[in-house]
Amino acid sequence: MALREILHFPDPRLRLVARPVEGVDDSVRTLIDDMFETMYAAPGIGLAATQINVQRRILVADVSEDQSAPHCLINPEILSRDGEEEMDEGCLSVPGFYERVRRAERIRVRALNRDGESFEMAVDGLLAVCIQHEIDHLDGKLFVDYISTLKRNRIRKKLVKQAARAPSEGPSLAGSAANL
Ligand code: K1U
Ligand code: ZN
Repeated sequence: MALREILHFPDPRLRLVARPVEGVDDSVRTLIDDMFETMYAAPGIGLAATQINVQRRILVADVSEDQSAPHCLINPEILSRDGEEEMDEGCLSVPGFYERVRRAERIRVRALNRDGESFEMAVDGLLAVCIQHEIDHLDGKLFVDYISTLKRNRIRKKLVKQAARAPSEGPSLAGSAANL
């Protein structure tokens, strides 16, 4: 297993739309193991492959307090949404910032598991919010897209400044900021 580098906003690679996984083989399972390791080490409650610069439709999540409820979803599809809820969200790609986002309260999702078998699950609460957040990543969308342009630009400026100050802690963004 290996820890992978997490891309930070406003890295343009976070805007790419991930492609479906065509076959679940050992290379996909190794990637999933790396994603869990990276998510737990961060620490976080979710991670999408896009965040580690792999444009494949894979997400992992675990909202338990003791790493006891790992979920891996390959090619996830939301089949239905129900209700609305507003929650403070964070993002490992937007470190240090939390904003309120409104999402569906309950969702039904279909996906493949790590053996390539199709399954469906009904989820609510934090796991439902987390899965919606991760599917957004697979579509090149970030939680900062739901807040005002003013707030988003402030966050972008601060993260670009931080990356310029500590280039070893993440990919350099200073040169690309003007284009985003
Ligand atoms: O996708 C990501 O960037 C992971 C993100 C998931 C998420 C958090 C909150 C609401 C929706 C989606 C995170 O895990 S941010 C870190 C975080 O929330 C956390 C970290 C340690 C303990 C508990 C929570
Ligand atoms: Zn995120």
